[in-house]
Amino acid sequence: MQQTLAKFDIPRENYVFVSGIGCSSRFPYYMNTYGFHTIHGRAPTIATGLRLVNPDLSIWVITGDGDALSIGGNHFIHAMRRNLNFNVLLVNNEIYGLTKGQYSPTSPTGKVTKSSPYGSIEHPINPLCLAIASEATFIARTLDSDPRHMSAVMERAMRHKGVSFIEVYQNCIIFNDKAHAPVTGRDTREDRMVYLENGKPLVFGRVDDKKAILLNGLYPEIVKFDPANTQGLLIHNEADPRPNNAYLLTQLTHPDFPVPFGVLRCVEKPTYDDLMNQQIQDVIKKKGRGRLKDLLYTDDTWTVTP
Ligand SMILES: Cc1ncc(C[n+]2csc(CCOP(=O)(O)OP(=O)(O)O)c2C)c(N)n1
Ligand code: SF4
Repeated sequence: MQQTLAKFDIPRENYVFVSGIGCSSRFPYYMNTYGFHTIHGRAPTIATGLRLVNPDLSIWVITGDGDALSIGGNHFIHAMRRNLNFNVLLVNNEIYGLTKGQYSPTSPTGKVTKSSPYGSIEHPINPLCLAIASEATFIARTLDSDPRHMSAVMERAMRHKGVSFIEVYQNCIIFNDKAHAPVTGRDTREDRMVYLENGKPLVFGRVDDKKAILLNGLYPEIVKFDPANTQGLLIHNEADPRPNNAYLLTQLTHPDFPVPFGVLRCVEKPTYDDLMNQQIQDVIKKKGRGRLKDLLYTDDTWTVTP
């Protein structure tokens, strides 16, 4: 993150890192910027207030899978759908780290933890799927072990106007070591990860056994990759204004498909902050500037009959 911010000509006092509660939410302490370590699940709410009162700030919400998707699930959805102009980084270690290893909403079914001693019976939330269901305008996935990729994704998020959501596959060495290794591990990643490139087919696999994703009607299928024949292959289009393609990408999950990394969606839509400011100007033009006192001392708007 520090390397990414250094690429921007923004003074440090104009950055604000807003977090909830969790190990991941200690992030603001590691940045020499302004920061708020706030209430569990409520970082998007504080960030919304900040965004609306100060258009000059560059705002990052830092959250965990428990913080964003358990107690903060509702706040997360509304931050995504409103298209507020800030960035949300979700550090997904598939566990509650700070409270010492309870299962989280992203823990896989069957996960044995202190709070699920016989295995979790829950179906996990797919964070990117939730973001696209709320029609977030920028959604991406990256991983802790590839800092160059992570920095490139963060840079794209910062350049995006509107809400940007990044899921980071993160290891928790203490309570959930190697949770993502079946996908991102040294021996598995070639076959189980696919790096997205806009305008290109989704190609993955070992050098001598390249594969691609073919679209059969509405459903993806894995086929052998032949560069001379790309007919029917799923071609990545991050700028598609419809959410269908991005949704489909979120459904490429382990173990049936390779897991996509990179920018799944990047589209432009009016932001909540611009729309709100425009509305305020329009109303002032029509009715003049209001006074809070007048509002507080306004007449009753209803009559109570005995
Ligand atoms: C209102 C409230 N409920 C519960 C807690 C206990 N609590 C602290 S952190 C946490 C979960 C954090 O998990 P996650 O967001 O995945 O963060 P990690 O520590 O794994 O980075 C919980 C349940 C709390 N601090 N406040
Ligand atoms: S390794 Fe796990 S317990 Fe330790 S700080 Fe990271 S998330 Fe928390």
